[in-house]
Amino acid sequence: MSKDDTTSDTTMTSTDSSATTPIELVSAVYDRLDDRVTAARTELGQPLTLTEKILLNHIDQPGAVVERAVSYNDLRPDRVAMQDATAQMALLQFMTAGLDRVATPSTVHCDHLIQAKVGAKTDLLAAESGNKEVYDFLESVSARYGIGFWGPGSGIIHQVVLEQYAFPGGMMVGTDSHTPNAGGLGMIAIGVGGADAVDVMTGFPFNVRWPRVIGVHLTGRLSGWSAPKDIILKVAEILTVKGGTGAIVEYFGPGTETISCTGKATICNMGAEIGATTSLFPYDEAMARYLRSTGRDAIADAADAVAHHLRADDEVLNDPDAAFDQVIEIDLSQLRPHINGPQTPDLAREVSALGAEATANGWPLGISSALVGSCTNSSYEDITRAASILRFAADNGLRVKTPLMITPGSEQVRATIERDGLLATFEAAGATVLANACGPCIGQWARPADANDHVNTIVTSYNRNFPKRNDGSANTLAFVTSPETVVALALAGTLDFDPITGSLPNDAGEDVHLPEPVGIELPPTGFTPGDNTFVPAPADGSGIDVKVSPTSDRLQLLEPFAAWDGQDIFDLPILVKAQGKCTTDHISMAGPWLKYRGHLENISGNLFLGAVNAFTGVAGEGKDQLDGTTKPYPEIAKHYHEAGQAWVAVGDENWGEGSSREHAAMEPRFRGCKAIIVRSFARIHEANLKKQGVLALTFADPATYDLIGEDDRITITGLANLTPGKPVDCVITKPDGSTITFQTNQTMSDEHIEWFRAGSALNIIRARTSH
Ligand code: MIC
Ligand code: SF4
Repeated sequence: MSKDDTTSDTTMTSTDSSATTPIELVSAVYDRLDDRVTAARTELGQPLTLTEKILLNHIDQPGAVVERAVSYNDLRPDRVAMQDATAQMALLQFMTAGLDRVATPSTVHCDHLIQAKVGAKTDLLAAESGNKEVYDFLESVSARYGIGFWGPGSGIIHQVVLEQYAFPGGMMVGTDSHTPNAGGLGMIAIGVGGADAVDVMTGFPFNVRWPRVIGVHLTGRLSGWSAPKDIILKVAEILTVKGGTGAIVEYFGPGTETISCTGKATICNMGAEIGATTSLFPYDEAMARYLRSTGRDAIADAADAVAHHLRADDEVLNDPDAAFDQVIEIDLSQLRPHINGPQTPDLAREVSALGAEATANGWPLGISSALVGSCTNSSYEDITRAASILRFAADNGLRVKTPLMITPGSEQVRATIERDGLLATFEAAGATVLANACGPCIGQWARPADANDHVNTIVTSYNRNFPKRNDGSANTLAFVTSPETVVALALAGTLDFDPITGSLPNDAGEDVHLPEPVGIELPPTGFTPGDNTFVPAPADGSGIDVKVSPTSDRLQLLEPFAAWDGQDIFDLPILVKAQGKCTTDHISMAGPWLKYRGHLENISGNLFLGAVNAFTGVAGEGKDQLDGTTKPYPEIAKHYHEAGQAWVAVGDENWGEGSSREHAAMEPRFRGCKAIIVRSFARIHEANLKKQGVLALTFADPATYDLIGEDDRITITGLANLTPGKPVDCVITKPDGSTITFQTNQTMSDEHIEWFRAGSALNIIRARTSH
């Protein structure tokens, strides 16, 4: 990691904290595009995908060797965005670097901490008072360090970024896994943990393994009930939850031009569900229309002028098999409406097939709640399509049979759909309008107990559907589909309804067939901004005092983690051997725990509460090896920590799938975890572990997982000789003293090894900025 003074000085001048990306920043990116792309084409001796053009235009050292899935490279993103649940830990880390101002334009968005209970106004007021300490901290820390602050009610981070900050050919990082939403506007937008964001905010480059590139070739045109959501639901089926790991998914082909910008954003957003580093569409007229409609004519003009660089080279388009690591073909004209779930976003089928499948599996057919919106699907187009069905229903004596809720993605969308009478259509159908926030998408949903004290089905246009994701209850089975299909299913009240062929009885007892949804891409009279909750940072924030009370239970200043002591690590107990899926939600639950996201010690009270103990099949508890009793995992971890007993965790495939929350890496680190040994990792979580100085190891032979017993101990050797690409030797010691030696792999670069030695990546930044 090298701090490039020249680059950070130039970016310093553009670290404005305004409500939109200034054209000067965009022009600076476009000005170097031609030279960089031309040089890279010659150096690499091959035509370039759009992914490569954008990455090479943001590489820290032009001319550096890049090799897909092999090299680690330093990049210089144009922006950073952070949501309130992850910003707290990111900014607590940033504060320890001792800088005066962020080196890259950054914003904070208050969206995750608002609980959905009654409806927008009441819920927002409750959040403002309930989270006052955290909002005050975020607002003052933003003002202090030159960060733009979007207060509660302004909207969900990814929708606000799309409307204000994303631009074609740009690059950003965001402390949220759905940051790739901005790929709908042709930006490489990568979800990261807070420590990665701290690198960029402190003027260090962002280091990432050069991605593989998966091409998705779209032909034909969507029609009828099929929506952009169906494209990503189909891609999720094809690639599964881990098929995108280490890859950027680049869409290409004539079908891309038939999809609106916000539709493209939906597709890129849910690319997080297949583990992709990000997803991306080429620049086209739909993006230009969206830019102009959201008041960014100057950016549209600038993008038009370099449009030939904002798509893959012709040679790539003519011979995609040679250019991409994998090519997926989707004919949009053949694509039928899909619905995925429950419990995993890649369990796909056409809507028409769900009734029979649900019956066969014993999933309740009756739908207990139907939810439209979220950062994924709350565009003007989405809402108009869904509203067109509701209007028809109202005119034809049909009523929703399922409680319906709608979450606008931003204040701008909310105010616009209110002005255009669309919210009224939803309200007339009995829908509850929730705050412009994450709400039920992240377990912030206070449902009455009788809604989920039994197995129940919900349908949503959100993106994630792990057990407990929406309302904290494993009884709730969530199915993910497009907003218009959610509305159709709400009218039917059952999963056993195909809007294309089925009909519904109306008030007069007649059978009514729903028409195809009709949407409007962009508001004909333009967007209206609604209430302004944006606070730009002052030009000089150095006089602002950022307060963190030592007695707070929600915020806690961070202590640096200890450096490695230079020794191998012997006889570590296994705190948890997790069976099956172990997502970041299993490691560090959201919902009620969101309130401790700024307090490492308190949030560690949720460590592994969702992890299923492979020895007992019970979630959240295991055997304390120090006293032999069975306890919740967080209590065992605390006991080990206080006793100075280091430990390991063991798991299966795609460990840490899902969210970017670095708490899932910091909590184990804080409690004394030395290594996580699993069959495979999800990208962001693996990066977060490395950043915090935890060894992220994978079994060289996946069968070793099965050899590990509850009372075994694990020794990790050869740490003084950690070398990129070289396996790490480990030993299992059985209770009878017998041993089994096994190998693990790691993906550490020299820099990652430095982080491990220093105790964390942040310790290195601190050392470099402390003079
Ligand atoms: C999510 O969708 O899971 C979240 C909540 O937005 C997370 C971030 C978090 O845990 O705070 C994400 O996707 O990264
Ligand atoms: Fe919020 Fe859900 Fe979007 Fe995550 S996926 S940012 S929780 S709305």
